[in-house]
Amino acid sequence: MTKHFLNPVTDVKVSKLILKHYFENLTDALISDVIIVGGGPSGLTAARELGNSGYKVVIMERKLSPGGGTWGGSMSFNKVVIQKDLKDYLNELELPFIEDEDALVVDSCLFASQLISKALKTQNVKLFNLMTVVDLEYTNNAITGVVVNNTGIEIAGLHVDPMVFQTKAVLDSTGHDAIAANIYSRRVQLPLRKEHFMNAVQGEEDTVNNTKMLANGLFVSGMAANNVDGGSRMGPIFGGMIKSGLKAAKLIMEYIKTV
Ligand code: 48H
Repeated sequence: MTKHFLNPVTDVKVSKLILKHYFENLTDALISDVIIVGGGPSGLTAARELGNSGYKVVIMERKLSPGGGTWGGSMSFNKVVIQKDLKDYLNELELPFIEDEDALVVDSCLFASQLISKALKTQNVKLFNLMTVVDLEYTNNAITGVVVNNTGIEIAGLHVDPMVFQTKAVLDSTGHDAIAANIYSRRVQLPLRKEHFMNAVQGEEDTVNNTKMLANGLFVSGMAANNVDGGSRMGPIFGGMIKSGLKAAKLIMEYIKTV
């Protein structure tokens, strides 16, 4: 029989290589500069920005595929809309678009995959999927880490204890769920305002305005930011998510200088 591979890899070698490199990365992620909770568009944008500026970034993503709400476009029609203001940024992402009616139209699958690829190609950013953030670590009046469990364990409802990953800043970019902000709010009895009605123009401004540091070391971006401060939802338009991720990265860099 003709052999097609000069360097065949055995079953056990495949397993060994995966275990070795995955756990090397996971162990290294125990202490980082920034943990981004949720790999949606605002989180991935912040990750790329922080990674490009030399910060050690860990993304914890609950689902199998990062990308958050970008993949499905609107009603499963795989297009998203982005404001023309972001034209240069889309070119930087090498993301093709069609200009129509003073706006940009982008294939939503390409949008998701390009955000993921551009963030992860930054060597300083490591993403772990199927990891659910279930709590926060709090030390000396600041959020200093996240408590993480495997998503499979969480879905099965098994009584298995989670692990802690420490960091200087946590970004809650978990979208409508605003997981970390809600955990913080429950623990310190700080009520959140929840998101408001649909209004694309208002919502896009709100999501950038509401991107902020909620507590020492805890930042919110994207729809999570609107859930903290009562911002409008905006439907499948994504310039606000990109600008929110860029703003979050800037605020985090300023904060890290002080700790
Ligand atoms: C780890 C988690 C956890 C957890 C959730 O929803 P996202 O896409 O987030 P944003 O804010 O960057 O983008 C919002 C946008 O997609 C959207 O929903 C818009 C524009 N809606 C408008 C409207 O009117 O509805 O991504 C959040 C990510 C997802 O990948 C989740 O799986 C993940 O966070 N996540 N990751 N631990 N506990 N909870």
